[in-house]
Amino acid sequence: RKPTLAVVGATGAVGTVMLDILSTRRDVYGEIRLVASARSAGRKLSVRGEQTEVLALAPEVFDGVDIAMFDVPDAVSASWAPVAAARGAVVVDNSGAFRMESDVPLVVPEVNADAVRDRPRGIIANPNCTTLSMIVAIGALHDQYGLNELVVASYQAASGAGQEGIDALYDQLERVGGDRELGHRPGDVRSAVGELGPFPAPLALNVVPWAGSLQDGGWSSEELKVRNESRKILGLPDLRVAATCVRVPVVTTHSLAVHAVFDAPVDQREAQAILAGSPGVVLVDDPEGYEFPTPADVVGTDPTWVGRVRRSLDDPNALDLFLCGDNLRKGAALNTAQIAELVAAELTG
Ligand code: 2RA
Repeated sequence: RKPTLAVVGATGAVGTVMLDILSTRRDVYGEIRLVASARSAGRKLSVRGEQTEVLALAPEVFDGVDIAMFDVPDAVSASWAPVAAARGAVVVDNSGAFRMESDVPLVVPEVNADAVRDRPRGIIANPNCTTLSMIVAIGALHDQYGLNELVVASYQAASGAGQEGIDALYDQLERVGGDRELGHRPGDVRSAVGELGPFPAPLALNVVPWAGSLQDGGWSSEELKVRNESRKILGLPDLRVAATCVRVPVVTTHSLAVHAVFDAPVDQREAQAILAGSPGVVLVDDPEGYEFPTPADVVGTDPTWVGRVRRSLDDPNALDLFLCGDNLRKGAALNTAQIAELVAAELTG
């Protein structure tokens, strides 16, 4: 029998992408239940070409469910993932609630697929989209050269802040679009955009060096996620990671500039060949022809796109590179779907 799947958070920005992914990837499921908050219950959404009614989140929706994908706020996952697991579902959770729990695997199929099987709580965690936008490529280089340090600058899309972030960016762009008097004096853009939405500063015509919440030492939760999740996924508890996470006026697709230091000398051409040959990675790297990944070209695609690969000028063991990944697809829904497919294969033998 094909596994029964529940999609919890089916109406959000990621949930919408998830329904597209479930409708286009090889179909490995029997019944698919769509679950959301009570206010969304009763809506009909299309999945696999069928209009499916959204159910209100309640314990009984998990009866008979084999796999439950969660894309909901941390607090909702913290409360409800154990309920789903207790009713027999294997939970694949895209929130931050369980990622750093020692008895919950944090999985990227191209990097550590085997970790899926070790799930004593019946919960598997999906990494944060910023980590997911780089880790498949970084993992391939680690396999070859042995990684020991990452210095990361992220350029994160508005949709990382959900539908509210998307709406805020469009609203701000409408207010500033075409006004060539803006961007020349302190605060002029801030005055023009007015409502900031989920961002602490104007996003249109600007960049905002903040994502997430304030943590010790002035680090953001986003920056600590990049560090701690990279360590856990790669199995490198002492990996040195310094991240600075920045929001940029892009709707969807995160980008990252990465300085990666390895245990052994690296070679630019060899590194490019490793990346080009890695599952889930596409190399676009011809700066002479202005060929490099950009969000405008990457959005809506599944791979991790890599370019600007250079051997560092001052360290023969280090590479500098630029990566892009759709933060709603591989950054969230696709990786969750890939994990769920591994579980489905396990359950159906
Ligand atoms: C963000 N990575 O971009 C975080 C959560 N999606 O805001």
